[in-house]
Amino acid sequence: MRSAKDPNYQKPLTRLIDTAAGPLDLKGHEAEGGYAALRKAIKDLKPQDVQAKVKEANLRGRGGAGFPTGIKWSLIPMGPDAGAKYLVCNADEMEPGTFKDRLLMEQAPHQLVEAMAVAAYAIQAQTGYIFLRGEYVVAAERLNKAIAEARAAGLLGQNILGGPWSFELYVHTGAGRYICGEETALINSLEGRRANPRAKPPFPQIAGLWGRPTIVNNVETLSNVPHILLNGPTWFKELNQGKTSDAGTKMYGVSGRANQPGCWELPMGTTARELLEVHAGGMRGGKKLKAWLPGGASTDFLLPEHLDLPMDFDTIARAGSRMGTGLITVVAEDQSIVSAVRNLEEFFARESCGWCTPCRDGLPWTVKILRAIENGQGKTGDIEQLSKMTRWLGPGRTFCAHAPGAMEPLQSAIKYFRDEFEIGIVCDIDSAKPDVCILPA
Ligand code: L3W
Repeated sequence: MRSAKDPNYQKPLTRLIDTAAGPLDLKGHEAEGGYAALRKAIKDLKPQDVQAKVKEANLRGRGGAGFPTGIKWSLIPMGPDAGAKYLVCNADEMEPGTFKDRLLMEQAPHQLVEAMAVAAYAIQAQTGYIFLRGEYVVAAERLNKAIAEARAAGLLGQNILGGPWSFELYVHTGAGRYICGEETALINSLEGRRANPRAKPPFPQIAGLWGRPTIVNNVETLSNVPHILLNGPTWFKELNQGKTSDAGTKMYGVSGRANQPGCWELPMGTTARELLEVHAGGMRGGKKLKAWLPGGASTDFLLPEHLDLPMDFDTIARAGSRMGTGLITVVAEDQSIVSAVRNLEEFFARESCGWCTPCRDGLPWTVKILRAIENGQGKTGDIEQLSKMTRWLGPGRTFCAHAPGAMEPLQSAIKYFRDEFEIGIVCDIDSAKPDVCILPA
């Protein structure tokens, strides 16, 4: 992680340092100003004031979609008759190439615990769950320890800091399914049901966990909240150093064939070129970059010509992709794009919950065609069939974003690298274009 002592970087949100973890225990966290935001919220601010600050800060969801957090919170019913409400942290990080939330939880567990307490106070939730990816055993251990310490110190539990508000927080570990990161599948899983997504609306803010109003926020999103409260919305907005209109910092990262893959907290709007060439030390072996995914497997490929765009939600959307989680994956000039996409689609096919037909049946079919093309056994019409898949499995055809997300790398790979697909098509003498087919031996 980027050093907190780096003179070029002001007020890091995460207190993360290069090799060692930040303060893991309550004493160390408090020595760095920890739980001051919770004290401030409870002692000086009404819940709606906390909501207003987060809204004014223009914090957008860091899980992949960028939905404005303040607006999401403002949709939850408030008032004395609102009844049971829940806050859920989506910590089921399983997006390929994405590992920012793991670092935040392992290296600053109290930061998330405090953030959940502050957010729960803002929406007046009485119970919170951190839905944690099962494989994140170190994070589970550290979060459970932090929760126990906070509870013993009166920062969680009944009558927090001697006031009327009570909040219980639990870690719930998942059983290792990607679909549990979809918020309504996550809610079903928390309830002990099969992790199928639910139709939206109603959104969880109105009918979520056990049918009650529920806010689901990502780890990184929540981790910003105490800092916004302590330093103010203007401070948060200016953390972007004027690089973009999106506020704050972002946990960016690089994986794939780079010299030093990693994750760094940087101003929102940092370019992918800076991520790759400065922080990740460039492409491994001096190879040229062929393509890159901006933020996880479920985003469209971009090209080297897009490297100088600021990495923010709206700019990357205008370029034809999505920033997603902001951890980019790079593909080198000598790597096959067909193989890369086949690999991604195998992941998506395996992780489909099977709830809707286009996703359950369409993804394995997509993999089958891609495998054939990869092995030079594709048939005439296969590329057109794949293009049809990107529509049949696209937005509006399924319960959730899983299949549409899976189609993003595929549709952009065909758009930018159609020739790589064409050389995998076996020549069909009657209908193939002679210039693109390879005659069988
Ligand atoms: C009220 C409306 N609320 C949207 C809320 C909604 C949710 C949030 C975002 O998927 C993407 C996905 C992955 N009234 C609302 C509303 N909301 N409209 O806003 O909603 P949505 O539907 O835009 O996205 P989503 O279903 O939450 C998130 C992509 O992120 N992704 C994956 C990331 C994976 C991880 C991980 O492993 N941890 O982060 C990367 O790009 O494919 O498209 O809360 O309720 N009208």
